[in-house]
Amino acid sequence: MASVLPSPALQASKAALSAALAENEKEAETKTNGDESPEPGEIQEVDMQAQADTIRTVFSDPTNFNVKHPLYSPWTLWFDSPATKGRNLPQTPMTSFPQTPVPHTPGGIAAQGWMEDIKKVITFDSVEEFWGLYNNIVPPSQLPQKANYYLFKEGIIPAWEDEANKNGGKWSIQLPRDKNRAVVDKMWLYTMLAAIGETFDPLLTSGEGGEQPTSLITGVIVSTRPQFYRISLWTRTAPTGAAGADDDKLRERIESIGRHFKTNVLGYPEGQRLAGALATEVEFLSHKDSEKKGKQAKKIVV
Ligand code: MGP
Repeated sequence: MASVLPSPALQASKAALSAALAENEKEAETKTNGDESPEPGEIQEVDMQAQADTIRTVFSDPTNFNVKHPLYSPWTLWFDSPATKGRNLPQTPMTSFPQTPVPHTPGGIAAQGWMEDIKKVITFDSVEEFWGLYNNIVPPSQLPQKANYYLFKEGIIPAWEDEANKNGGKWSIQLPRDKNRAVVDKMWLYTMLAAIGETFDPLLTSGEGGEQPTSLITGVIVSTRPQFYRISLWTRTAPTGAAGADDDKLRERIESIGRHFKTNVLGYPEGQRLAGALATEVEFLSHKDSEKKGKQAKKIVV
């Protein structure tokens, strides 16, 4: 499946896969160093041919695969649309939605009203489960108006109030509906792949920043509105504009996420201006500024 994807998707998918494979290797190493490792001098016979014969990846056998490639972390898909508002009945493009319990954290409680209509769809933690989900849900271009998909790291709710989001912000782009109906599905797919493959945050992809830095990405969202689509990428922190090296460093990290989003994921040339009727640039706004509804908002544009 990966071989037919255009380059940004292929890159993101490859990253998801190499993350999965690296994780597998680590696990294999731990196992070899564990209790079941052979005694010194003991030779274990391994039937390589039999082992190879039993491995069926999703790429060699899309229905009967028996190997799963774990992601860096589990992700949860959430959904809302006019049909999910105020009801818990089967009214969705996928399945029925039971009442979603909102976590009893201060953030969860504060966001209760906002989360009422947002339904949890599924949590997955492997490349294969992601493709299984993706192949079975309605793409954004076919969603009703005023619907949203939210793909967030497991344990983080898609609300400003969540601990992981409350000091953060979002990169977003608004695209006029008519001109982008044909491309929005791919843009959303590449955005999800880059998120689950952890290609957004430069500290994770460069290997700098010491042992396993926490990714700045908390989730990605696609929204359908009567006249436009919006794709957003939420971050854990946001530069405050305060003088100092820490804020400058954070701003650089956030800007690099925005550039990767614009050029490698959405496919626009770096210098291209995108704003126009119903269209915005790829722009960053802290959630605190979003709550103020644009008053004195300090936007970053790439
Ligand atoms: P929106 O759906 O993100 O924006 O937020 P949009 O698409 O411009 O507006 P819409 O009316 O076309 O949907 C819409 C409104 O929802 C905001 O102005 C807030 O009042 C509320 N809201 C949005 N978010 C992301 C949150 C949130 O995380 N928490 C809470 N409490 N309210 C939110």
